[in-house]
Amino acid sequence: MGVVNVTPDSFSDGGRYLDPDAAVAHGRQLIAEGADLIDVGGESTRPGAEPVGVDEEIRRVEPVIAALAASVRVSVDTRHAAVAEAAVAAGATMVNDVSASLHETAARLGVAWVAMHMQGEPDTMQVDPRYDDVVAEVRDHLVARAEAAVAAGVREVWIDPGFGFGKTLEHNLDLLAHLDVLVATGWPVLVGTSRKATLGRLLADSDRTPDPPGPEDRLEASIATATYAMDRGAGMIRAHDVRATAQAARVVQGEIAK
Ligand code: PMM
Repeated sequence: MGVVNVTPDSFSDGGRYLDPDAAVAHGRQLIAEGADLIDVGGESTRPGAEPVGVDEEIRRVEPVIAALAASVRVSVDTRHAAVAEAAVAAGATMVNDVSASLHETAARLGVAWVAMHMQGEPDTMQVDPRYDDVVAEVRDHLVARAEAAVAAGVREVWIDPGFGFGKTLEHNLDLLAHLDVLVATGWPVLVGTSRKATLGRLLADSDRTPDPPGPEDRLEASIATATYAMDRGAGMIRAHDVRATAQAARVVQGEIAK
């Protein structure tokens, strides 16, 4: 899953693809690099991001989805039913839902649905995230959401632990280390560690460098975690650096694990 953020303020690539032509060109590049699916988002969910109205979110994603959907499967990264509806009308066949609440919309639209785990709301989720048992709580929440989706009529459901969404560094590492617990539920698992702050923090600790590397300097750590996740059974990786991730996937899943 290659990422195209049509936003001014995403942490990983904010502002680079706000122009629809630039976003479409980037999507085409990711397809050429090996993406099987492009995830198009028009609202940043990073902590403290400016809220975007639904109309503006639609205005950002609709032309990009319409242009890309002819050549690749497209998902829309949104928390809003009206955006999901417009995106599906433009050609998207999956709703990537960080709020894990749009299952009825996905059912009505007849498209696939990703339930991602988030504790709290984007604005405050990183203030003081707490769990008794992060792995069990995330698993139980996602399984309940997936079952609700199937009951509502969704035919393709993915679950995603939501790295960095209301989680400390330790929570994120615990989830990654126990990804097999999510895989064992039988629901297909999507993993998005690409360029995330957790990786920067890990490298700052281990690299003997005082400054954590910025999002674009987290490629190696992103590939390492993607490879680990694939080996543990993740079925899809959400990635910014598609060329490197697709190569890792080809080696791990196509060659070693065949
Ligand atoms: N991460 C971001 C946005 N959307 N969707 C899913 N399913 N999983 C994720 O981990 C996820 C997501 C934030 O990252 P970005 O700013 O690079 O898009």
